[in-house]
Amino acid sequence: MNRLMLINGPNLNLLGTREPGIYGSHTLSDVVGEVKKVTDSFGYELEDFQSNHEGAMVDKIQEAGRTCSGIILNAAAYTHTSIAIRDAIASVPIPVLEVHISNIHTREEFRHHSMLASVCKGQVVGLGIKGYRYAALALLEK
Ligand code: CA2
Repeated sequence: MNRLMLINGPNLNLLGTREPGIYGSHTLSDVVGEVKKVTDSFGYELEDFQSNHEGAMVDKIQEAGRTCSGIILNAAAYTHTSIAIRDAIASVPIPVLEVHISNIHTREEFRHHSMLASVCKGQVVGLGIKGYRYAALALLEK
């Protein structure tokens, strides 16, 4: 399956409109464009999905498990709380890379723990939107 799934969680639709000091000034479409450049160069398709709803993200992870060869996931605040998303990741037979634009380890203590990290293949944190590109490369480079 020459296809990757990019999933962004709650409030990331606001990227570029608020809190530029933490998340920068790029928008979610800039993120999608950056990842698409990588998938195009490998001859892969990209499906992108953003939701503010936990269950919708679970559904998309399950769907990607059937239709894609990897997932790039920024679960946003659900990273720190969601057993449902963790279980969905654990249930799919494809690698999931966790991405965070900011460095969650240098922020408030409640952001230091990821419920998802131990079921993901790897984590890219604190590198801004470039982190999404690096995650795509990590999934596609042999
Ligand atoms: O650094 C990241 O990528 C986060 O996943 C972003 C989440 C946060 O809850 C995580 O701890 C770390 C928050 C996303 C909210 O995005 C906004 C963007 C612009 C304006 C307001 C919110």
